[in-house]
Amino acid sequence: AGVKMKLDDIKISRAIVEGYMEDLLDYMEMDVAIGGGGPSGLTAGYYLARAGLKVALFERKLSIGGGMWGGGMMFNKIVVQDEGREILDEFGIRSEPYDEGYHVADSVEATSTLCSRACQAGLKIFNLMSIEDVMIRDEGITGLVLNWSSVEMAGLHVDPLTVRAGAVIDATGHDCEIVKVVERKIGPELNTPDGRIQGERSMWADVGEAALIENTREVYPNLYVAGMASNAVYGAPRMGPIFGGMLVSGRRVAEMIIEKLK
Ligand code: 48F
Repeated sequence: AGVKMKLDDIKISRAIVEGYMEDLLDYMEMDVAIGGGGPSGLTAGYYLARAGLKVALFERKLSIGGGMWGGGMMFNKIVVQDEGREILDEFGIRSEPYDEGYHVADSVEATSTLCSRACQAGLKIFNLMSIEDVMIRDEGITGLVLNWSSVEMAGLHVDPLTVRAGAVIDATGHDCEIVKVVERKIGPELNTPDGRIQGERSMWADVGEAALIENTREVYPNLYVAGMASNAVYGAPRMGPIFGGMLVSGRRVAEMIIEKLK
């Protein structure tokens, strides 16, 4: 039959601008702000939103998913252990058993489903935004300082804007960018052995995955680390394309924050 409706270009533009501005104004204040839309940030966002908290995720890139799309070395499969499979099941992501305790999933199905289910659970995602700083007050971290990624990429001299949050999660992966800003601005005050970022160690899946859950912690008042950022901050190995720990870390950080904000 085709589309018969007569269209007004300006109405389309208005719909986009009004809808976006409504969301942005709504999320000037929230319960939890997540930095980074990789597997750990998306999983955290899903469980927090499902618990009824107001939560937004800010992602620098156009695409959500971080390091999960490409599997290992662009072979787009991911591997998880039994604990990770439980979370894949919760999201409805299909997986195949490989050997005892190993499960393989399609990375495109896994990433897109995490994103979709998190949004539908109530997580608000803002992409194309970079976290360049945090707000620090006596009680700890109270919010994020944001700018358009395109401003950052072009090196334009444009000031950022701020949003307030009851808790912040650094899920920015290997670079632990939010914790890095805090260390740079306030010195060795982090909840680590010497107050500083300990730095990520070389690849060792077994040790890295085990350490990750322990390293999913509140690293500074109201600032939590999840996913690869946790191991980077607390000095544990990277673990490559095994993703169970990322999912479990995301759920763990959500549980910690739900408990605290309750
Ligand atoms: O790196 P990423 O996927 O983090 P993750 O959830 O998962 C790690 C795994 O993908 C993999 C691994 C598995 O063993 O080691 O690396 O810990 O996703 C981090 C996201 O954060 C975004 C970045 O673009 C990516 O999508 N990000 C980083 N810095 C910023 C940011 C920033 N300053 N502002 C906004 N987003």
